[in-house]
Amino acid sequence: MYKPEAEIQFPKDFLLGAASSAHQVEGNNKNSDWWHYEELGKVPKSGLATDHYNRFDEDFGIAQSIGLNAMRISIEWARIEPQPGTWDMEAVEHYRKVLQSMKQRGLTRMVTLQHFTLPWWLAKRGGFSASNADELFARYCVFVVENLINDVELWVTINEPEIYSRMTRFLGLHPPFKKNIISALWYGHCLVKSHKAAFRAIKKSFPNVKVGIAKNDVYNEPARRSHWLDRLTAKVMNYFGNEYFLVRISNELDFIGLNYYFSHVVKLSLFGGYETVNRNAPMSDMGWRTYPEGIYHLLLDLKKYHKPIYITENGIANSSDDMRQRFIFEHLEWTKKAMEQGADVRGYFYWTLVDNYEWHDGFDPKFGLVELNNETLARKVRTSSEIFKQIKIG
Ligand code: IFM
Repeated sequence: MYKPEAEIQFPKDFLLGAASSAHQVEGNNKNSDWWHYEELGKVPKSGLATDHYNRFDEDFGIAQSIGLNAMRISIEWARIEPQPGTWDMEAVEHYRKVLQSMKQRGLTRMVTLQHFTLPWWLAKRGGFSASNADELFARYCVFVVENLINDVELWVTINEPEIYSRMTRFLGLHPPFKKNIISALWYGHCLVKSHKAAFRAIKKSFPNVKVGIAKNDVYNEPARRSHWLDRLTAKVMNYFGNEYFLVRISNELDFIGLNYYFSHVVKLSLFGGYETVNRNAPMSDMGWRTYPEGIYHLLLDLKKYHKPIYITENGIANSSDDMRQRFIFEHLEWTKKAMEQGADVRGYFYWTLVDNYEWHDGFDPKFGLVELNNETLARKVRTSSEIFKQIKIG
């Protein structure tokens, strides 16, 4: 097991947490689009997932015991508004209990309002591309903020808008399984519109709450730095993958959430488009090449927005648990270096606390700091989680 020699020191108030999303952990999300397609056998069944819906207190207790001081969770729109305009107050009360349990465990609360799933009634109308989806989303967001305002410190509107558009409308891997580039681009545009509508509506009623977005960025590096075509390829990819969305919402953000998993080494392909060249770097169980230094470059690039930054996700699928400590430590080391260069980073959330439902890959990838026994749902803390003892805050 990797054992770092040094410790890393972060400033007082730095958040060190883990991130999760409702559908991936709660279980029994029966009114969502994913559940619908799971029942049809088009994606693996999530079933009880990790049963976080009932075991949240145990999970937050584990988070506290391994040295975390924050958690990012998400709220399931389909639970709050199972039918259009019908608000389920029992669901609201459930989330209040969840959030209060986090507080009792000393965890600062970051809450995502939409993380890949939709109420089935809205999905049937085209999801975020429905004609008034931005108003419906804003209405739902305001309702949640109004009811839970005293129990949340940081709000995130939408998780990974490009990934969400790409998986659902271009790659056809997530519901509704479309493979159409125009539809994916349009969906991205609709997500921009919905984020803006939600941000403005929330801020109009509650000007002091902090609202951001969780944006997935890939760090693209030119294969040959000396070759202008490779440099251009990387630049174009960084622009369309990382900046295009943020630039359009930069006036509607209190903070930027960065989700970072990997980087690509790219060059222009002879057949048009681009090719990725394999970096000689350790690979996760999902074939993702790790590259901690990439987070440094992305953080420095985000400085130009002059907003606080939270690393809202960073994690590795590693069932043998032999890579996770180094992965976390090195990403935090590069984060610290970026902070020394002026990046205003306020926190880091590892993805994820307990092994969870990884969408179309089912329960196979093991991202957790905590191992889940899928039969008994028992939790077992992985050795790698000891790494947080090496991270000092204050
Ligand atoms: O599990 C996902 C999460 O839902 C979004 N970001 C990436 C994670 C790991 O693949």
